[in-house]
Amino acid sequence: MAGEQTMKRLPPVRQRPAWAALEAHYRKVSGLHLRDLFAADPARGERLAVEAAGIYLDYSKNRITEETLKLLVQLAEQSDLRGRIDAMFRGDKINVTEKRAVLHVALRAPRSASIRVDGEDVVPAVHQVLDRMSAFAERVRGGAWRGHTGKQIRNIVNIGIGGSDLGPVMAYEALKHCSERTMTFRFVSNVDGTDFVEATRDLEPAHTLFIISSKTFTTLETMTNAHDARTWLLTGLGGDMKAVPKHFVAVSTNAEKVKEFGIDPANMFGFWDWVGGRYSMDSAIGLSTMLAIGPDGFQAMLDGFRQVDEHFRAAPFERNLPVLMGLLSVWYCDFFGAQTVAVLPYEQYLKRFPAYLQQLTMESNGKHVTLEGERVDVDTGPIYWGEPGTNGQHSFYQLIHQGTRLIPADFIAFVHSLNPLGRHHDMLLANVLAQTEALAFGKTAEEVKAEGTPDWLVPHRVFEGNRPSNTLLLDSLTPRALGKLVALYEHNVFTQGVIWNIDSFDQWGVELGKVLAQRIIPELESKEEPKLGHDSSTNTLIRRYRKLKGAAS
Ligand code: G6Q
Repeated sequence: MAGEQTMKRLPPVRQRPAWAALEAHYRKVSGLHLRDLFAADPARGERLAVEAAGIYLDYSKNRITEETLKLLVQLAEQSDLRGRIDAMFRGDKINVTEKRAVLHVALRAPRSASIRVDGEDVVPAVHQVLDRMSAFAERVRGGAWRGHTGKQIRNIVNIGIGGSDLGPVMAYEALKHCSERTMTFRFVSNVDGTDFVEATRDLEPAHTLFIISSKTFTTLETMTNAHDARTWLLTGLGGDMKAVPKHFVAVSTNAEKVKEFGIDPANMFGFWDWVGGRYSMDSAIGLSTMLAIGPDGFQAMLDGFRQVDEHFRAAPFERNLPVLMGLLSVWYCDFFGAQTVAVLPYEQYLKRFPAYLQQLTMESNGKHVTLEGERVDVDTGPIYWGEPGTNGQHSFYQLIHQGTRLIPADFIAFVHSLNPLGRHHDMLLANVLAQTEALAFGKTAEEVKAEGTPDWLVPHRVFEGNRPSNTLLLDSLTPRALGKLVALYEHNVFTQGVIWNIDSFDQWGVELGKVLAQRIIPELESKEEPKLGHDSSTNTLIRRYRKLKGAAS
């Protein structure tokens, strides 16, 4: 197994001593109510909080005691979390099924650092690409880079999907307040033609630059949209192929395919196989982000990432933000049977953050076998989901407050609004605090009755409380803060993956559907009635679609 020289073989999760201790401990504490835990310890809210790298994490409203924390930290130690963190930062091939190093942390390493993969220091190459991106971004933003007809670039369209889309979209939305407002940014990902058509319908080709973002440069959706973009551009500019290099740049690891497409390799920004798609928003995949916020803003974002990297690497587990968050997720997922984690940013600019996290968390930890290929003996990968507050309060929060399921929630808030407007921000923050308070403490039947509620209505108005949450408080949503938040969740995911002893960096589960789609496409397109060899459901649906679209005779 690649990487085995540095990674200890771990016993199955349930066989680690701390796991058995946590099971026994769970039986003792699961009935405790947060009301009682707070009543017994008036300083709990100050004590169970950590501040690092400018992030304040209040984790006191979790269903834990000092003993829980001690045992969770022991579990981390018995899972060799320290060794695995070191292995990642050292450039060991910890993505064992793909035999790759996992070095998104190198993307934000300072120039002075040295991180070796197969004997080669990767840091100079990282900075060389960053420098090229910066020079390019300056030229486009400053108007020195012109389109084929000499017009200035006003529109940037990123074409990519999955890891080559979700980060750029999220970062653009998050950092819109410091983006170049005279430019338009669009993102095309879906193979549904609507995505491309809607993204380009009001753009002028002469002013438009496409970034084709694809690590492999073979992805069906991206290449289909890239070809549409080339046709759209050439149609708009009179068909001169010489226009292509002026309006297309690429972010990829596949120079050959980039060239084949007609993009000048000088305008290709590279990255490496040790950057996973969902961990790539701070690589050249972030070119659209840099065009939007400028090289200095991008650098500030990288600094934010780096501060949390350093904290994750050095802080003791009991004061380590991503470690604590990861261990708490394991606690709820495996002991309380919680199936999901809600992420609730109280910052409108973070509206795509939950969608971004869905890929980061679920593509990473949605695995059913260990690094050694054995079935994991506990549940892995909770479902992450969420929406910005306060909107969610008027829809799904009902279930979090009064439903039958336990939904741990991360509330993310900022002290300063980027758009101060009257009393809005105090109202927004009051809602964060009110929600976490209501979730934790609820409202008893006695309290409901005392308000004069008729007996028959009392059960409906009771809030059981004891719903756990974390509150993350940062200063304001700057590029630096965004980098910190993303790194926080990256390392939170890493921590969970180490406990479960799974490969958080492969994604074999996305393959089968892709392969089957390649088989079905010709069956849908063929003029002749195809011979179908699927199950009866798939065969019938194919025939029905063909008939209704008018393909069948
Ligand atoms: C992420 C995945 C996946 C990937 C896309 C796009 O970790 O690997 O989401 O980013 O499938 O791949 P390309 O960048 O190769 O087009």
